[in-house]
Amino acid sequence: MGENLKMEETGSGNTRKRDTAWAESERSIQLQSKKRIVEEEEESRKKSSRTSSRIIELGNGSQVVYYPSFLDYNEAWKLFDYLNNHIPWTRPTIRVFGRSCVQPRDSCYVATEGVSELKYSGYQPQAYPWHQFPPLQHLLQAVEDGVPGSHFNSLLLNRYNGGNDYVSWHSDDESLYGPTPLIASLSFGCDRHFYLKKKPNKLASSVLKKNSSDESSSKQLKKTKNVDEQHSMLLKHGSLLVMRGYTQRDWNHSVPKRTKLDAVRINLTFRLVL
Ligand SMILES: O=C(O)CCC(=O)C(=O)O
Repeated sequence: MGENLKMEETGSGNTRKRDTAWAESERSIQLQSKKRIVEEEEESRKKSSRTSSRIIELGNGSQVVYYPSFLDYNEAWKLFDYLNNHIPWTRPTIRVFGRSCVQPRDSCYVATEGVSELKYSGYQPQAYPWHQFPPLQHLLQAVEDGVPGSHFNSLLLNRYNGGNDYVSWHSDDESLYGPTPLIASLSFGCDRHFYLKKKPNKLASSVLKKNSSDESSSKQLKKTKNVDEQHSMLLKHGSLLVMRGYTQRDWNHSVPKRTKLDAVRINLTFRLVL
């Protein structure tokens, strides 16, 4: 009988051990599934904030889309540090209205091997390969995934070392981008204002200029110049701005000086050279 009791005790000891092991594995499954749910919720929160956007219709087939939190805030600061320290920034001499001047910001250019060379303001930047900067390859992928139908093979980087650095009115209407380029612009660091201004309507201006001896026409011409449509937006750290349709043909853009500001802003514009 003593033997039987021993066996029962041993038996119930094993059962208890099994029960404990089962309870532990159940708890670990529950914990893992809770962790997965939290991760999925976090991922979906990131995704929905990445995709939440504001569309600005500029008319006549021009459109701008602004994604205020395209990148996670902290990830974007890590990327800022990487870009600030690892990109071979230069401040080239360019030609503006026939005069040489130092570009009022640092820049760098990255492009897929074999794409046509970029030239702007009389300056042809050296094209660095993507593989030299793995974080840029990841960003390229993130932007292509986030902007439906987009594909890019080049990237112009700008660094504004304070409020005296700027980019003046221009459009990225170089023929190598085709008539309706889609340009995606990521911002890091200090917030800066971005302006869009409608290009003057050449036909209307020239017709009005021809008749400018007539007083009412000259008033009309003045009016036409004054009613330039303009939009301004604050480009925030981690945001994405997409310009598409005829925005480059019909609109100029700029990031003006901001005195009293001494923080750095980095901007990446992804483009497709055709
Ligand atoms: O810094 C920006 O947001 C604009 C940059 C820009 O206009 C350009 O690269 O053509």
